[in-house]
Amino acid sequence: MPTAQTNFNLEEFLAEKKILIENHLKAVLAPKEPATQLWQAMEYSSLNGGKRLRGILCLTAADAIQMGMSSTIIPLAAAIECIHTMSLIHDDLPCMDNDDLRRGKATCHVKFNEETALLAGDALLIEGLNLLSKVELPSPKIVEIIQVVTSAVGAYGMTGGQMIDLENTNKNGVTLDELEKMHEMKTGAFLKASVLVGAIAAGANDSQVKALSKYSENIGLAFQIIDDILDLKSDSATLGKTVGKDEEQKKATYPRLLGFEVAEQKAYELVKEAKESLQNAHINSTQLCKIAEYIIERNY
Ligand code: GRG
Repeated sequence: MPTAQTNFNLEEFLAEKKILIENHLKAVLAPKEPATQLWQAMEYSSLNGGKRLRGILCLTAADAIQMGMSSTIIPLAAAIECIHTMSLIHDDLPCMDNDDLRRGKATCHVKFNEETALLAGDALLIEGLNLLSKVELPSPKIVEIIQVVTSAVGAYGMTGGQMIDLENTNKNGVTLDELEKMHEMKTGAFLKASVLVGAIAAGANDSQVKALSKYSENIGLAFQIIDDILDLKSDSATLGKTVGKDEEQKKATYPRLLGFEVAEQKAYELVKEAKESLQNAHINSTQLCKIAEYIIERNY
């Protein structure tokens, strides 16, 4: 395992990175004219909480490859959080999950209206891509980063995964392989892209990219298993979103297909392998290891 940094405090580390990302988001999303309500909705949904896990993974992966790149990477991390927020706004819409609670507050379409929420999601996706295109890196790297992100959110990634998830609602007989594929596309692909964007920006070599791909695939799946478990075991006040949705919609989930214990065991195994993949590529990052552990130990 990568050597443990004894004085490392994960809570402080996450809080520090969160502030960096949110300060950048505040600067780029401050409401403007014209279309002020659009900006207000974009700012409301982007700055109303959230763990900033994907943005922090981007920053931390970059640091694991080359320290001291923060000023270049923060706009990338902020862009990733804009795109993530877009997916939450659209996921909550009445035509999707029809949810009224997100990050402990009213969802975008409840706070504003459905039309504004739809457009706020659209604009956050585009502003996120725009931010990526303007980062201070050589053009070929920017193109590579944009390719990684768009592949992860397009029809082969998040959007396709969401489509399959909708098709699986109230459907019997979804297999474990089908469930895994859906999550790999819907949630895993973008989480992996968040790690790879940081790694590419910091100049990772092929073996480092391969190891970070394995790391992120594993933690992405572990994240989803824990999400399924929390949906059954936690409460709305802790999670900041409606719980029990999966059961209500009769969705296939890891605990449903495997049972709680086996599902949880699988998440722990995935995290162990994620850390081993870093070790095998000599990526010595206590931070990435601790984030992997946090993903399965989190309570929201
Ligand atoms: C990409 C054009 C385009 C459309 C998106 C709606 C949709 C299509 C996809 C839904 C993707 C989605 C919302 C997946 C769920 C991912 C997930 C578990 C989100 C919760 O992530 P956390 O816990 O949230 O990191 P916070 O609030 O902490 O940021």
